[in-house]
Amino acid sequence: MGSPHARRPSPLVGGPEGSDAPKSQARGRGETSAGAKGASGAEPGRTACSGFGAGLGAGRVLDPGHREPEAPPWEPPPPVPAPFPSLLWGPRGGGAVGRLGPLSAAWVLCPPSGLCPQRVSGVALSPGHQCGNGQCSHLRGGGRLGSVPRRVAPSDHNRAMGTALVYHEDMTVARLLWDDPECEMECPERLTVALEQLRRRGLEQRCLRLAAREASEAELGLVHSPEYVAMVRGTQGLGKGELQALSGQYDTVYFHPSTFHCARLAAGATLQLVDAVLTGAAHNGLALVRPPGHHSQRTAANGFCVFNNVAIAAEYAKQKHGLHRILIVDWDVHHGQGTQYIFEDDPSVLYFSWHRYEHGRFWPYLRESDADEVGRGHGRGFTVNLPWNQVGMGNADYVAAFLHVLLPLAFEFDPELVLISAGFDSVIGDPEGQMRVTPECFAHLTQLLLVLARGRVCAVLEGGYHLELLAESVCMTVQALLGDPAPPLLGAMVPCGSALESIQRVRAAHAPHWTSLQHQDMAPVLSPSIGSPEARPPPRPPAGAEYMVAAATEAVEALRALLDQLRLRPLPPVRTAIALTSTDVALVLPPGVLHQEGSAPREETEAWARPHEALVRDEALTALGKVSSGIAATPALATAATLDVAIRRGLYLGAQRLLCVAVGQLQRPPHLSDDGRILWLDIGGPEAAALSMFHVSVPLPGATGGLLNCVLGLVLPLAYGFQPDVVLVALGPAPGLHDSHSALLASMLRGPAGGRVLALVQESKPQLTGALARALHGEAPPSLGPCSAASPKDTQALKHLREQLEPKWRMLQVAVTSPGSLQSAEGELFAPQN
Ligand code: X5A
Ligand code: ZN
Repeated sequence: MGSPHARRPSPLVGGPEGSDAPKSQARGRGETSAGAKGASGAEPGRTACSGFGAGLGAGRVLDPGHREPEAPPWEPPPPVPAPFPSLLWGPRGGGAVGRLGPLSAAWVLCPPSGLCPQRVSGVALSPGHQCGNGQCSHLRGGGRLGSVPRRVAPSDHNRAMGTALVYHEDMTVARLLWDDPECEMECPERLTVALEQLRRRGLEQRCLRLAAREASEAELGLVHSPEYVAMVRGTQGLGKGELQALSGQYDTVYFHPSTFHCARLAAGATLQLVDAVLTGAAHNGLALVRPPGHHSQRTAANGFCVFNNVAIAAEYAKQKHGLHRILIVDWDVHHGQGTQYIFEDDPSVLYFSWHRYEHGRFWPYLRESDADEVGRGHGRGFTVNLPWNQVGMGNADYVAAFLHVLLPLAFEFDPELVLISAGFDSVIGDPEGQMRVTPECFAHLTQLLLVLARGRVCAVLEGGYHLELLAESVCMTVQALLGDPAPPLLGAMVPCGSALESIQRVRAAHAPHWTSLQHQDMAPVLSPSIGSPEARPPPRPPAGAEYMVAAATEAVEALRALLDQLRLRPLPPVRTAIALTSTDVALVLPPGVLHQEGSAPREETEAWARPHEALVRDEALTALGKVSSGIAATPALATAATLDVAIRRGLYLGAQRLLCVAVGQLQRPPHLSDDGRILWLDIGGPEAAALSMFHVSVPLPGATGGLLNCVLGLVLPLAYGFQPDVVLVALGPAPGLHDSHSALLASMLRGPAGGRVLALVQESKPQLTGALARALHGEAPPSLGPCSAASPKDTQALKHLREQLEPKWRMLQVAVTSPGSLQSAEGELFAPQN
């Protein structure tokens, strides 16, 4: 079988132009931190429009051969000030959303300074006011909804924008010049279609747009050999025949005369994104690039990839920005073996990849893509492979993989930066992946990553070959990066047996390396991945492939109506609202938070329930606007009563499923029914107990490690499995629980209920209230820092609960069901997932 790390030899050492020092070092390392401020060269007419497809050829039929040679090069307009990021909901105009209904008190939007002293209330409210940037038009005619005072300092408008989008039109120039069915899917339209959809959704306009620069050859040299770089440089002067011959020396690669330029832009765009995020010019971002990078190796192109954009960026972040811990999350459906090779002995880069594997029968057919490859030398434990041995993995499988494999390790690793190898060939309908994950899932995955590294997340496009679903998935990712709530996930949240087997195997392989996986009662038997990768079958015959594509397309069609409905559902214009009982609490709140003040406790609770009316009843009500998430701060003694009222209101208003997470010592309201409409989760109970499937109690974990186990291993699996309409988080007295813990919990609970979270908190805790407001508003929660291990007692409690609850709540499972419980649920368990 040979070494598991046998590489494809570099087919062309030296390259056509020889291997001398790079000739065109246009930019040295010192010039590389272009940063966000470099954005100039305004072209507002092209980008500043809003509204569905305005000026963008909306509805144009996509012609794969269509190109726009006369289109001006993509250049960003000057940064659009977005002082109220949560208010920019894109193309949906003002309309009725300004009407807030009969609230009992005045509502004030916090100014962008981030400071919301109560004095803001002293500023006259002007319902008809339009904010200077003209983008918060939905506040027009706002009735009692106060808008932002005009006295916002100009400097506030120039502060860092949230999400960077890096692109350059030149990256659409490279294309396949001859017939090759394996390569034709990697086409320029991948970028243009994604960008068009971002514009149509009004998402591009909300980003800080950066025109990509080329990476210097020195930067390429962070990962690639000079000989290899010279070889790629040499392709610029080749004719079609020579290009084709050269391409044939690599596995599934094509060169074009513009490939060198495009690939340098792709790498350069990634570096710019990293610069923007690490200098604070942006919080996070996406680089829309091609060619992709993650199959590319030190001396070889591979799988459409020329330079390894993400690997270069990781090395750059270490060397230029002095970072020590970088997490790479590769959610492309293929194994990024190139990235794995580059960092396999490097403990400063944690590389996680899931990939279609089919026991080694799927490209690139490598033994080292399996779960037992964990890294080498000092890098042991820092390569994490989650091979999918069946196609058809769905939302539950991906979310389970994050909760039970990636996130425990990621929190323990405590990265300073997260790079996503964001390939979308892992979405439903993609001809390569054959998976069944819906685009919404990428919003959830992105959200789950945003709690790491203080939100420093850089997504970089890799694969993705179904144009429409690629574009949709890109939109979902950007939406999540912008902090919007993620649309709820559809379908049964039950991971399939094959996924669980893979999850179990990778957890077992990594248990020796990660404390967070230890003492968690590893199921004993772990069969090796059956099927020999060495017995590499010929590629599927085209007929089979066509059949698969047809099947996937059919599945997409069936889902489409539902998906459209979900996506078109307007988001509430206000992401977060706060209700306070007294006016003398000094709060630090993020801009755009709707702030209710001066109401009596009773009125306030009522007022709270009312905005939620829209959320729990139906979409039409939601369309009226109101609020996505909120906080009610009450006197300590009133927290339980407020929770009681909120639950009653929620049910009265028609919530089908209500998740209550009660943290600290809070009484469960005595009247609660156990009919499945309410899932009551008590964190801080005297002992671990599952009184029923819908009444779960767990002691408050003592250490950060224990809390993380509890959130990732219990709370979120239950929440994602329950699929609630609304989440209520009540924070009672909880000694030892830090504000950062509560913020993390609130932040992560946004996912399962489409962002509809109501937090109840004691008004004597302004710090906590501020932390929760920022979390619910979509800001990254503060870092937990290096985490202490869970205590044996906490681990025991979780294990006990899991054993009881797993048969009912399948998102809790981290292994295929044991033979005992299998008997009761046989058939169902391994049935293909829907
Ligand atoms: C980046 C990427 C896929 C190559 C597939 C080759 N490459 N069959 O998705
Ligand atoms: Zn791929």
